[in-house]
Amino acid sequence: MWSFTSRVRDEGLLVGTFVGLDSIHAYQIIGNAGYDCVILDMEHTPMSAREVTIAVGTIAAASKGSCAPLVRVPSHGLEWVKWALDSGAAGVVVPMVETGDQAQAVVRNSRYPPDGARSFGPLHAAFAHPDSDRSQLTYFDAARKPENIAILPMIESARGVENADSILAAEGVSGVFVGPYDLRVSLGLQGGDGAEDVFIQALQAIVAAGKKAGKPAGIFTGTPQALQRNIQLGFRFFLYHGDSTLLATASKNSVQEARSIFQQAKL
Ligand code: 3PY
Ligand code: MG
Repeated sequence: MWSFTSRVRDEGLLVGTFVGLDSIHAYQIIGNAGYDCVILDMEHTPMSAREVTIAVGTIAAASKGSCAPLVRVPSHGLEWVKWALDSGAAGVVVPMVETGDQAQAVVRNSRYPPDGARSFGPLHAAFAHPDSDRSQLTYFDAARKPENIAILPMIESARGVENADSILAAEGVSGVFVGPYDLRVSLGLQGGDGAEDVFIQALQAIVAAGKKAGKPAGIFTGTPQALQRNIQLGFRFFLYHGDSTLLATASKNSVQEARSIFQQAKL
């Protein structure tokens, strides 16, 4: 299994990217790129449970197990968490968690009984990791160890920031992931980043709540400047860009490069 949580603890800063392009070829390219982790995004892309299951296996194979695939589910419900984890993913990322009780419910949905509500059925999960011994019972035993399944609530609202201490203190929560866009909307700000006091204070409060609970904080980051600042603020894992923005930027740059060479050629 991947044990994303112990990797964040032991390896320092981790880099990942969002994945939403539903293409096996894209999964192979991303899996081969050297990322520590990815978030497969079921919240804002049409990726289905089937697509996520294919992506987990493909990224696992392409990265030879070194890239931990996390799944962002669309909401807190048990069915989403089950689908996400039964793909064999390294963990779940759960949007808009605003209270300690919500965080505790997410933990329950992610764990097998007696302390959770996830039901037995790792038919695909047993085969996802390249080092797995392809046995459902071995997967089941490994998945019951909290360090092997990352449970990462997202704090991305003013209410979530207010309750950051109780969200992070919830037993079973592995860490926190910040969605800066939604957080900024909730604070009355625009865009995905900025230096406003209210925004920086919110980020500091989340990191501080994580430190108090001994749990790491991660954040989506879209520019090198924001990455440097977020490292200084104490974040430890970074979703740096996403597959569609990387493709959009690279394609635009390539067209611009060609057009400027056309101009210089002055035919
Ligand atoms: C957000 O910024 O709101 C996200 O969910 C991730 O970038
Ligand atoms: Mg969001």
